Amino acid sequence: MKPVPHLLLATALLLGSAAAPAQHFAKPEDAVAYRQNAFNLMQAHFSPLGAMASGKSPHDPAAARLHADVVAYLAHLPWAGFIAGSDQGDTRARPEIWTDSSRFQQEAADFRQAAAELSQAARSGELDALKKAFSATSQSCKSCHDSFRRK
Ligand code: ASC
Repeated sequence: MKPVPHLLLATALLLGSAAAPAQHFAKPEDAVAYRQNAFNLMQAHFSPLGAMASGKSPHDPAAARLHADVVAYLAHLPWAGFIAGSDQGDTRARPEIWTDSSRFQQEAADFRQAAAELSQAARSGELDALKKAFSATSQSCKSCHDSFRRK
């Protein structure tokens, strides 16, 4: 497996908990699709880490590093898709995202931080560190979903 380019990792770590730049969307549905695509990709790279953390698949440190770097990078993206007016249509976004936006933004920042720490844990090559960071990241996902995502 090819290593993730250093630039990608450096960018993700430098961004830390800062938000990504704004995006332009022609229609609200485009913003919904953008954020859903970002979350779907994150899930695709987060779930193999969960399998390793739970022992369902063997610990593969090189793969873990790649998946966690991708998650840390993607963690910056979906937030730009929560534009005004994109609470309608094919979305589970709750109105509180917009009415309690400072709390939502705090959840997003906490998640970016957890994902950056997950990437660092995966880079240690230690399964125990990966398990701990996976669990913290997963709790961050859940905390935001509990408040801001419909069932
Ligand atoms: C996942 C996934 C989520 C989170 C969440 C963590 O793999 O799809 O939405 O983790 O379940 O609690």
